Amino acid sequence: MNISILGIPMDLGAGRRGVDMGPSALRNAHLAHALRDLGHHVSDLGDIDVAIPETLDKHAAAGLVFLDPILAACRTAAERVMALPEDVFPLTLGGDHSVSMGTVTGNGLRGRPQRTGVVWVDAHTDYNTPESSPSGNIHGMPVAHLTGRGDERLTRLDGLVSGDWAIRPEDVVMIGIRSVDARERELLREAGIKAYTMKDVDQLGITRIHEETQERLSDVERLHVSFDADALDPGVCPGVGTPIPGGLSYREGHLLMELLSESGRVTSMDIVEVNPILDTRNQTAEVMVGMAASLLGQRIL
Ligand code: EXY
Ligand code: MN
Ligand code: MN
Ligand code: MN
Repeated sequence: MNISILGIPMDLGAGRRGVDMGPSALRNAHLAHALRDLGHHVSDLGDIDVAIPETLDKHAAAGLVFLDPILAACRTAAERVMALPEDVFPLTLGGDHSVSMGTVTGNGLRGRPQRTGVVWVDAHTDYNTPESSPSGNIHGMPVAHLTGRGDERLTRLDGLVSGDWAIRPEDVVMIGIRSVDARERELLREAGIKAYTMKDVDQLGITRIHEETQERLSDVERLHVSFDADALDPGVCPGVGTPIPGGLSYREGHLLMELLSESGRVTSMDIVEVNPILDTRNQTAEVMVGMAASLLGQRIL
């Protein structure tokens, strides 16, 4: 397979600094090398330009902290992904999770636009709107905006999205959930988003959850995996800005990636929210490189 790596070194959507260094940490953990070892042709397209927070006024435009520079970076990310040939697998590196508004939109619009499903692996549901958000941090809002809720500049990605929204709510499956805000919970219910909590992981197991996910997303033509490092337990991935105890184990993460790989249906992936400032000797980036390798075909035997 042809894989293109693109970094989006942005931490403007997060409440604390550091995930802008995620792409560097993942490259330092031998991301391209690991994928080439699997027989893939890998090209690293470098990073897109993203504003540095210290150079900006932190004005919260009606509950949207750093809206304008985030919009600019997401639009650029979308355009870069859209420009890739259809036979390329885009592997996009955040950055905070707001980058996925750009990457998922770009994947949906690439080539002949196709119905795209999203597997959102995260401790959080990222379904706040500017009104429901307790923080104003845009990394808590990408799924709402991808499915057409919230601020129109973000749902339309500054005019890039003209027709339907990038993603239908019924085409999103979330896995690993254990932190949801009160109003966000109501919005998720109204939208009919399917979310597997950690309780579901404990009770059903990853194999059953994966089977149900494939069944639910059987009609989509493309499948995007958006993997937030905070989905994994903080003991496995300590280098994240919003750690929540009780997360996916190392093996649960790998099993999910292995099953998704075997399905042969995944067409793109994000790795987001790796924060090297908070990490221990780049452990989180190394774990996430392993997750990408499992999704892209690594086998034990
Ligand atoms: N729900 C909280 C908020 O909206 O502020 C926290 C969101 C954290 C989002 C992280 C990265 O996935
Ligand atoms: Mn090496
Ligand atoms: Mn997230
Ligand atoms: Mn998260």
